[in-house]
Amino acid sequence: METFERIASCVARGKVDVKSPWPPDLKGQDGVFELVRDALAAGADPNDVLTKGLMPGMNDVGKKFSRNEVFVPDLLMAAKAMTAGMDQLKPHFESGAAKRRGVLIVGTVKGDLHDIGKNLVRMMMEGAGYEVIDLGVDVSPEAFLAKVEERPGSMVGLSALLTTTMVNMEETTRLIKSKFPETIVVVGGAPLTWEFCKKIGADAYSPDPQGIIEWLDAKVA
Ligand code: B1M
Repeated sequence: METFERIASCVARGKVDVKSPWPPDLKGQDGVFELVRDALAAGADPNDVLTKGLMPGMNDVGKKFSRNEVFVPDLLMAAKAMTAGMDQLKPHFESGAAKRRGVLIVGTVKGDLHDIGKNLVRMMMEGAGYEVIDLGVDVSPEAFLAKVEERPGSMVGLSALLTTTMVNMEETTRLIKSKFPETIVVVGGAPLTWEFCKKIGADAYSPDPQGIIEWLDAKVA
């Protein structure tokens, strides 16, 4: 099996590293940690590791979850395995961070604990030269507002993965815009659309971090 396929398979199966006892048939074999480490050491492009290895693995487990073929613990193991790979990509994405293009406050909105996509946004934005303040997950509208007050002129990036938490994105956007109308609010996450973005009064939406970077780059240029 080719390296990226092995990385994807280990993410999908929740094989974190060589020491992980799970899954039993892969006991003693390399996991995501070792495969990503070795791929990078061999000169693999960090973007390829992400888009051809880690992300397809997570998509695979997500589709299986939708079909009831795997369950929440499997997702948790997959997320842990993905993080073991993403931690190693971080310095590569951050290497362009010397030049700060602006400040972006990011977080996953209230009620939502999904942070993999948001972490990707953070890493890629840092790599694109922005200072990123990551408020984490389950962030209340008030917490976003407090950070904007503390860092005037910053932009805000909201992530939501659940249809039930998208409404909190609206509340957050409206609160920020009511106090600081000039603040740029960008949004993303699997269930979102441009239509929803416009409806809640946010400035931009992208299905992926790259689109947000390009939109902000054009804005701050
Ligand atoms: Co959850 N989950 N989950 N989950 N989970 C989804 C989202 C779901 C689609 C699965 C499904 O049913 N098929 C479904 C949501 C259905 C819906 O509302 N439409 C779901 C559900 C229902 C739930 C629970 C309710 C399950 C339960 O408990 N019964 C529960 C909710 C907990 C909560 O948040 N309150 C739950 C829990 C979890 C875990 C904790 C087990 C785990 C999260 C671990 C973690 O994040 N640390 C988990 C996972 C892993 C998933 C799936 C499988 C994968 C999500 C992911 O990380 N994808 C997901 C199914 C799927 O997406 N296939 C699912 C990889 C990540 C790179 O993609 O986050 O989409 P994503 O980010 C993308 C883009 O969306 C975009 O960039 C990223 C890269 O392209 N993006 C932005 C994201 N934010 C952005 C912001 C931007 C710009 C782009 O600008 C600011």
